[in-house]
Amino acid sequence: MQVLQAISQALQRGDVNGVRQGIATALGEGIEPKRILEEGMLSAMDIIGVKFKNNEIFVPEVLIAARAMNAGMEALKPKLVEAGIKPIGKVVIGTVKGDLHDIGKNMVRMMMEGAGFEVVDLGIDVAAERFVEAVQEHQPDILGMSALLTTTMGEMKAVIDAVADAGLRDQVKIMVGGAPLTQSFADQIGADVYCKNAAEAASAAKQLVL
Ligand code: B1M
Repeated sequence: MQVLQAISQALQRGDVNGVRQGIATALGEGIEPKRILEEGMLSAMDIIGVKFKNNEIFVPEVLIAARAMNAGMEALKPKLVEAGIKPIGKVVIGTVKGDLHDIGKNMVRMMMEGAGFEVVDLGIDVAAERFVEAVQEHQPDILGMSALLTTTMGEMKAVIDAVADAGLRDQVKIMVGGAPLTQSFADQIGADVYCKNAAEAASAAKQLVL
């Protein structure tokens, strides 16, 4: 389908208007919203993820594509709801207490939304109790934490302990990431998954729920 290809290319270029116009044309041609989402948009985000992993594109290009994805989702959402298409899973995400860095966390959020997740973003400087409350309230499949400082990464352990103390540890997978983290740190604090970048985070999240 030419129009789906056009949506995919516009999305990869970060062309918000091109994505919106493509979606309107596709809907006008009677193409199912699910097909527009999967073949026009999610597949484009997969390509962005692979290119980012391979260092063929960098943070700005990913953010621009993710912005176009979000704009496309806004346009398509009412049709998806009408058609009864549900998100593939739910994620609660935040940057840990004491840490104000959110660019990487926002990228992870956008890539996860691009992969079809509903994401509840708690923002920055999020205390352990707030993460616990959000798990109780939203019952996500995945709890994601980001930390950019060596002085705040330890807070992730406090969150995991608080989730366990609240009796919720078996109900949620815990994913961690951020520049100072390593796989061995993630293992040490008892996280389920460590991801090096936003593309890895989105594909690992899919594997956790599918
Ligand atoms: Co700050 N800062 N900063 N900073 N800052 C760093 C992190 C630092 C490495 C700079 C340096 O010294 N070279 C350093 C940390 C040193 C350390 O702890 N080892 C540092 C410092 C020291 C500080 C302050 C203490 C400075 C000061 O005030 N003296 C202060 C702390 C404030 C606080 O948080 N309490 C501070 C403040 C700031 C700003 C507010 C000015 C600004 C943040 C703005 C914002 O985020 N809205 C800022 C910035 C921009 C940076 C740098 C320059 C860039 C960070 C960034 O956005 N990278 C950074 C130096 C650097 O990295 N070059 C630095 C781009 C982003 C896409 O990458 O966040 O790594 P990243 O995210 C990646 C992966 O890590 C991963 O995926 C993302 C995309 O691929 N990922 C996850 C992230 N979270 C994930 C979660 C997942 C999975 C993957 O699952 C849930």
